[in-house]
Amino acid sequence: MKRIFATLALIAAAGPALACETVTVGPLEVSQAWSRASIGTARPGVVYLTIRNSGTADDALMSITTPAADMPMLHQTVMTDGVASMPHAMEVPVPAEGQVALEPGGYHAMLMELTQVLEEGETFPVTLTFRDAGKVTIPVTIQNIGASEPTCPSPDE
Ligand SMILES: [Cu+2]
Repeated sequence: MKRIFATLALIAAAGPALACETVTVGPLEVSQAWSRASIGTARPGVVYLTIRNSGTADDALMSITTPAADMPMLHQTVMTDGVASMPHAMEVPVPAEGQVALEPGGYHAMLMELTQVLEEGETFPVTLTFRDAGKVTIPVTIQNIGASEPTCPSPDE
């Protein structure tokens, strides 16, 4: 019970976050951050988002942190002989003048040990640490438990 109150206090302290926000750090732009609603906290959650690099140097996403999970990890879905596995990704490359998406079936962030139920329609912050550009925090929109793509439009649209 103590833990539930602590989590609620944390959410209240963070204040309302805008869904579908686009944030920038150095030459990097992060957008379309989304997750799926969870049933309880026993199973891991996910975070997907798009990173664009308008710079002329490669960068890489090294790690993520969030108050929503005690052990967030970067994973990559790999198909080997038709069988999917999810090895831990040491980093997610962000190519110069290019982009990378964390998306279903590819790179993704996995939220092990959720500290709160992920409720559809709410948001939670995730802080991304890039090798060169540094840290940036983005609100993640919690979509339906069966969602397969972001409801937030691409910043170009
Ligand atoms: Cu995974």
